[in-house]
Parts: sequence; C-alpha cells; structure tokens
Amino acid sequence: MAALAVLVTVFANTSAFAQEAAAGAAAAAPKQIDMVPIYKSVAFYTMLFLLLCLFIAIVGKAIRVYELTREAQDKPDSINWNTVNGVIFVLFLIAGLFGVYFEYTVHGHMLLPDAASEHGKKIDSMFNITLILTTIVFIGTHIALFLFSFFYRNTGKRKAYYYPHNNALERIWTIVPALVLTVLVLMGFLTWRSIFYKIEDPNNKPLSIEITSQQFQWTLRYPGADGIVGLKNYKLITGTNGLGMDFKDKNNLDDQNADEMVIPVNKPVRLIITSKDVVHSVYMPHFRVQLNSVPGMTSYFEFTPTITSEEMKTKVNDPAFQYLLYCSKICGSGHYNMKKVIRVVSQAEYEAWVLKQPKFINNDLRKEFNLPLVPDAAAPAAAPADSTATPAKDSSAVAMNKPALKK
Ligand SMILES: [Cu+2]
Repeated sequence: MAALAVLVTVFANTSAFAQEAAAGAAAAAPKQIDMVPIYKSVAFYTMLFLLLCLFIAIVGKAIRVYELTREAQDKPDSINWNTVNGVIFVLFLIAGLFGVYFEYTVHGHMLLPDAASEHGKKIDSMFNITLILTTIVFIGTHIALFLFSFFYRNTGKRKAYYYPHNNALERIWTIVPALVLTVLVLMGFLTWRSIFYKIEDPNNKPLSIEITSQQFQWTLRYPGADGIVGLKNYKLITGTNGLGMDFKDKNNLDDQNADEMVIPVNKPVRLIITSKDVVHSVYMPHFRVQLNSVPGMTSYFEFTPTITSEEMKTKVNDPAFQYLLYCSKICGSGHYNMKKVIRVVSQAEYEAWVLKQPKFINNDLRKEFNLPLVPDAAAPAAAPADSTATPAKDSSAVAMNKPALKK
C-alpha cells in the first residue's frame, strides 16, 4: 500500500509539472523546467515492479481464500494446478518459438553483410552450419520438453511408469552429440589453420601493412617501394619518432604513414600488428578479421579483400557506407572512439593513392640518426621544428613530413 501511495504521488507530481508547462506555454513565456520524463527514471520502474509484486500477491491470496473456502465446505478442488502449469508450458513454448522466428526474420537482417574477404566466406559458412544445427536441436528438444510436460501432466487417471535407466538411450545421447561436436571443432581447427598458416605464393606476395595501437589511436605504416616494413625498437621512441623506427635500417627510409587504410581488392594484405601500451584488438568485422595487438609481441593476420568499398555501397544500398577498423578490447576511456576508415579500391587506384602518402623520415630524424640531410627539405623542415619541443604525437611527425614530400 505504501508503494501504491508513493506511485500515486509520483504521478500526481508529473501532472502538476505538465499543467505548469502548459500554462507557461500559453503565456508565451516558456519557463525552463528541468525535468526528466517519468518513464526514464529509476524510481518509476522500481515502483512499477513493486506494484506488480503487490498485484500478484493479492491475486494469490484471493485464490488461496477461495480454495480454503471450498475445502471447508467439503467441495472438490476447483483449480487443477497440473493443468494450469501444463497450459502455461504450452504457452511458453509458443512464445519461445515465436521468439526464434522473430530473431531470424527481424533481427536476422541486422547481421553483418556478406563477408568481404576470401577467408571470411569460410568463417561464415562454419557459423551458418553451427547455427542451423543448433537451431534444429534447440527447436526439437524444446518442443519435446514442453509438450511432454503438457500431455503427460498428472490428471489422476495415470500412474507414473518407473523407468530408471536405459543403456542404449544413454549411448545414443552421448555418442551422437560427441560426434557432431567433434566434426564442428575439427572444422573450426582446419579453417583456423587455413587462415593462419598460408603457404606463400611467390607470384602473389601480400602487401605488408603495419598497424600499431596506442591509447587511443592506430598508426599505419606502409612499406614503401621496397615492400618491406623497416625495423623498430621501443627504445628509439621519441617525440619525433613515435613508432621507434630504426632509421639505420634502410628499409625504413621509404616507409609511409597514412590516415586511412587503403588496400587493393583481390590482393592479399598482411597486417603486422603491434601495440605501444596496453592490449588492444584489431577488429575489421566486414573482413572477419580480429586479432589482439599485444605490447612486446608482433602478430600477423593475412586476408584478401574481395569487395571494393564502392561495390559494397551498392550491395548494402547505403551511399555513406564505409568499412571500419575498430578496437575490440576495452583499453581505456577513449576505447569507443578508436577506429580507422578502410577503403578497398582497384589496384590502379591504390597505386595512385600510395604515391601521395608522406614518408616518416624527415630532416629532424636524419639528424637524430646522423644521416645525410636532404637539402631541398631542409628549409621547410626548419619551420615546424618548434613542435619537437612538445611531446609530439605520430600525427605531428607526419605533418612535418609533408613539406619534405613536396619536392
Ligand atoms: Cu584500444
């Protein structure tokens, strides 16, 4: 009753607010009333829950009183609880099956579109096989479970049959699921192996792209003309050398930085995954790519994109569609915003794009590593030199590279 009283008060207050607001609007001087809609407050739902409990308790008591009265008058039981429970079981089954139908038809459309990578198709087919098998078993067992409870409820006319054990049945329901699960696990194992242990085709060498995670951004490193991503060492990390690239290694001299990941379609891409601080995770859902980036350890993931960004726009009927790379490991407060745009383009488009990307090396770094300076770049590089005083992020290192590239 107390709960009810509070609830009434809460409602009364809202309507008072509503009247006040209406009056304010009528006077053409809108008053600022700072109020949260009632259905958004925790108190509202707490009250609603208490009210429901109260309602159930009252109905329960009423039924009990009714039953006791009949018992006192020596009349037979009025409510057959076995039938009530049996019927509830059937209703639950119908609601549950409708839920399955709803998930497949309504939420089913919210799944990711077709895999946009070669190995992604294998993962998808494995996912579908598991889903189909488990759905069949789920529906079958649940129909049996609930219908048996309904049809064989106690009606008073039947006695339960004592049936403690059957070895044949035990064998069937142990061996069949074991075999099915073994096939599924083996399939997963073989698929996983085919993704991670590829035999390299010398005629179709993958494009290596290094991706380094840090709170809260990704840094991309393209290998440049030599196709090799140079060595790096965390001890070399400075304000100007955000990745700790070792410029004594000449493979680093042509390495390029990029804001977005642009990759050619139908060409294998090999991600070299490293981290500067904590564990992050490279997650590219459309390509079915996901792998942790772990500090102190280099991981690799090779995949071949098969659908260009433009093709995907028409496929999903969304002109604003973009492939995205996310961090899928809760890595700190900015985790939610740690993403990169991926563009899958034709080989020609990729080649044109990659030429325009800035190199990491600049004269500040050349000085640091005692390398001969490039005269043309010396003048423009001197201008933003101030920014080296502040601990520069990777992006500022890139900004300094840009003038050098103009030559
Ligand atoms: Cu992260």
